[in-house]
Amino acid sequence: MKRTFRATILIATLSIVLACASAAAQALSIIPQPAQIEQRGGTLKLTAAMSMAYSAECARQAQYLREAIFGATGFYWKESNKKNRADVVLEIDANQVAAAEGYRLTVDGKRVVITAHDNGGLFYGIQTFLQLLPPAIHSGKLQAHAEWSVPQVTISDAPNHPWRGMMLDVARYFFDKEFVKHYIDMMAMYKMNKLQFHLIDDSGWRLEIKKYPRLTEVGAWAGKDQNRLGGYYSQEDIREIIDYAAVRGVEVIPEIEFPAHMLSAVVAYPWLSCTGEQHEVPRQHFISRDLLCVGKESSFEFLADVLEETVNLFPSNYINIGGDEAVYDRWQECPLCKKVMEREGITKVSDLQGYLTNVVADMMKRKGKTVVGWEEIIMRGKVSQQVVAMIWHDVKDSIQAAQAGHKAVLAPATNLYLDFPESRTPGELKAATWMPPISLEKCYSMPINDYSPSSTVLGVQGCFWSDQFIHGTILQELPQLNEDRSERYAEYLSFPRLLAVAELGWCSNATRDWKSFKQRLSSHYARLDHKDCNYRVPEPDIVEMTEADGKVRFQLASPVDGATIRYTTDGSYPHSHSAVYNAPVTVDRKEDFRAITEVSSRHYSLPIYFAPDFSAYKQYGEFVAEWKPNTLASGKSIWRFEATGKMVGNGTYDLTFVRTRGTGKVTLGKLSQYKRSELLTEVSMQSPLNGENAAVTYRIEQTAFEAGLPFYIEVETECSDALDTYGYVFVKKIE
Ligand code: TNX
Repeated sequence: MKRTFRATILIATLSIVLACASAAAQALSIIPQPAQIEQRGGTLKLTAAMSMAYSAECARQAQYLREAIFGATGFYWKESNKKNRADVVLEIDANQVAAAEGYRLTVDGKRVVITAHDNGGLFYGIQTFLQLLPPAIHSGKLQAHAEWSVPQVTISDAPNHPWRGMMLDVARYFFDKEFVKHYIDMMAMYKMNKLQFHLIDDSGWRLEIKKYPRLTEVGAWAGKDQNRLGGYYSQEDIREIIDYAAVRGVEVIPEIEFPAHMLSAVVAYPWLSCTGEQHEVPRQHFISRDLLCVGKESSFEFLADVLEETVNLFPSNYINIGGDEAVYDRWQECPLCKKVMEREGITKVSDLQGYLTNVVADMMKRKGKTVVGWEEIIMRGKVSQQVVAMIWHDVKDSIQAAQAGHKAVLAPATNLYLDFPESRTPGELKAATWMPPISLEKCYSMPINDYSPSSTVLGVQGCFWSDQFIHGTILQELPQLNEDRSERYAEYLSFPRLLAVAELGWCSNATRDWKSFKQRLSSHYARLDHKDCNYRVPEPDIVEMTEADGKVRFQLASPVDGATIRYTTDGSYPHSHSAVYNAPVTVDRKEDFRAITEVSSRHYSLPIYFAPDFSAYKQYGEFVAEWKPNTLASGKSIWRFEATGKMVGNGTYDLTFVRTRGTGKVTLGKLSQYKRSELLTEVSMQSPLNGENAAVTYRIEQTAFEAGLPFYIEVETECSDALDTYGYVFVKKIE
């Protein structure tokens, strides 16, 4: 009897322990999600007296860990030469951990052991260890009275893809060395390992090249004298950045763009282009038509010299040669380029780019480097060396890479371009508009190509372009972003989506789980705060919205651990004294309910927003613009509206104007489409738009789409009463 009783107690206790263990196991919020976690229950308390054992090859990572721990805890862990007795052991052992960049982290009641395949794996084991500690561990500042306990776990982990990258565009906007290091640090925290350093573009040359000093003396600056904007990295700066990245397992891959996107070089040395015309470094985004001339020997000498200095500086095995978005008019017209075409038996002018890629890829092969470039480099004729194509349009194109014997990295603009805003919510920061916004979920749910063998697809890469806030000119003033605005703004756009890209690259398709990611993410905002890294605060989650008896009831949850939800029910913008949400709220009209996630009085989200419902007009496609009283003028006039991001890519589009209400009579006339100020198409028409839901459709052939540029529509209108007419414009892609 007694025994049974005891056994029951034992089982009961055991199951409580297990239940606690599994509850605690769920509470582990590591990003990216490790491959395997075994949690035993119980913790290990860190103390100042702990010692560390490590071999010489681990010394830099050991010092990294020592400093990471010291900052917040004040514990300075001395080195011990007795591996068996040390409290923290760091070791590299490829026999125990087989996968590249893999590690095993074991925390038991006595000690912490990180065994890794290589230095990268060791660094990742350390990152996982830090994520097991409270967020304040990342602050680097002494936290008085804090306790530092780590759950007892064994975590075995390795990445699924060798390429987990970010591209940082420092050419359009010059981010200084400190920001670049910070960006690298944040990438490394989330186990990303490749930085594509976009050093060259039309609007700036950012890399010191000793043999061509004018590249940075002239090409790095827009404007004159004290008012000039720009900057560059000296070779010394570059070495510092590379060294900083190396400890963190980040390979810095320089990108030297050609034949297009290099006007800054042409400004410095006009003989690089076909025409030799003198230009200026632009202050606004545009893609230069002036390509590097392939007909002149001097162009190849220039490339050889610049690339030689570059690869001597960067230890990476890769060199990125850009290669995107060339328009070949200049080559077409250039007698010297034509000669090369004849000599090489090239019939299509665009294949000259393939010729150029081959010359450079051979040159780089002799230096032991593999060429990487935007997808265009494998789509302009056959490239004989194996190269890596950065697929930015359609992930299916990696099939083409596979068939041609190349490798691919997936960087689809639709999901991984972090220069796009997350939402269309009014008040959202201005950002790239040439495509629809990319929500965190859309970024996380990127289609991974499973058509090509995994040996072709090396991994994924997020891209942070800066052309939409070139020189900070269109940056908005937002209260929470009032200082260092462009850097804070870049962080706002990059985070938290960068964490989604990191997990995409690290995890297998099978382990990728949006709900789990979102849950884990909720505790990472505090980590970002401690890292002094800005981020976009997500709006409150609507857990449930029920409509009954003409009222709407909202149940909300905060997507950020520890944040407060504040709300109003009269349609006004919530602020730091608005009501605090702690139970479901019922309102008369859902539009009157506004709620924000407040992390602090200076850092909060946009209010939740209900996009207008256009489902009744589905047949006309996507919403583009709307007219209300006074949008049109009475009498004859021209209505101009923006259509950027609504007609993405070339093709045939139907643009439909639908009258929704009002007594004002409207007649539509000729419609013109503009790319910035360049007239692209005109469609003639003379059509009244009267009667219930009357609609007029214009068919537009778009042949000159260009990523990153604004598009406008102008339409002639004649209106009897501009104060009483309402309608919408929609667009639909036909083919
Ligand atoms: C397209 S994507 C570009 C960049 C722009 C970007 C803007 C690619 C390879 N080229 O030059 O910065 O769009 O989002």
